[in-house]
Amino acid sequence: MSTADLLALCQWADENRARGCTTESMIQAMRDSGHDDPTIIAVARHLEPGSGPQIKGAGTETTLALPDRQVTVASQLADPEIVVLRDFLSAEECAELIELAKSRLARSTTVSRETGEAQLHHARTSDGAFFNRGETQLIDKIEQRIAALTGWPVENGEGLQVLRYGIGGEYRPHFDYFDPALPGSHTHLARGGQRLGTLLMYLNTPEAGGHTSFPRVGMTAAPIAGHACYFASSWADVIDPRSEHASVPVTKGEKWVATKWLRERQFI
Ligand code: PD2
Ligand code: ZN
Repeated sequence: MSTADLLALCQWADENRARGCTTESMIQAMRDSGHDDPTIIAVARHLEPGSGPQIKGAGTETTLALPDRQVTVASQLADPEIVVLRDFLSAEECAELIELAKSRLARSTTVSRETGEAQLHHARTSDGAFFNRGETQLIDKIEQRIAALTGWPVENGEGLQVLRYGIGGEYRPHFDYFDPALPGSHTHLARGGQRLGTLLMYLNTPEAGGHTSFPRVGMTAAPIAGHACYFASSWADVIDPRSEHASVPVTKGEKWVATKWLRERQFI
């Protein structure tokens, strides 16, 4: 859709808002008229700007002053929102997270599309460790930092997951959101709603490989120790297929990364 068409659609939405229409009814009307999900998300964000996690200032500022740390914006894509940040974690924080995870690692799983159960899958060959929210002082500190970065409550975050990929380890292209059309998504959506966005925090720098790639938009984020990559996945139940992403195989060394998924509501 052209910028002019999107502006016209936003104007239509503003006029409907003034007449008392709800965002939900306008989303339905846009679906009925055949608009695609990315367009609907852009209009919904226009109508309700503070209604999801967002990295304020990423498009205009080089440095974001978070309460406990200055973070640099390395690169940014506005739509779909993908932001690469430098110095989100210190070297000490990265090392401590890796140490915490080492004794807890188990083969990572994916969610069955049919039943929602965890399953081993050849498309995801990392080992991972789960942590409860606020489980250690460091985890609590990082979660507060993520909340300040995204403007999204700590309670809406899933527990941190630390992943290790060995040589050849990868996570093939996938979506972090739960597709509402799949039966296996229902139990997951009941625990705090949709996954709206993901923050990946790189804990080391692999010697080769291990990039996070977004094949539909042709972008890659390099796994560099302390850097982070935020991307938006959905707006409530409107999912954004452009958020498809992968962790490409590590070809030399190993890769450690921490993942934080942000939900619509409190995650229980
Ligand atoms: O490790 C990554 O770069 C990565 C890429 C894609 C992690 C995830 N997805 C994930 O944990 O969802
Ligand atoms: Zn993912």
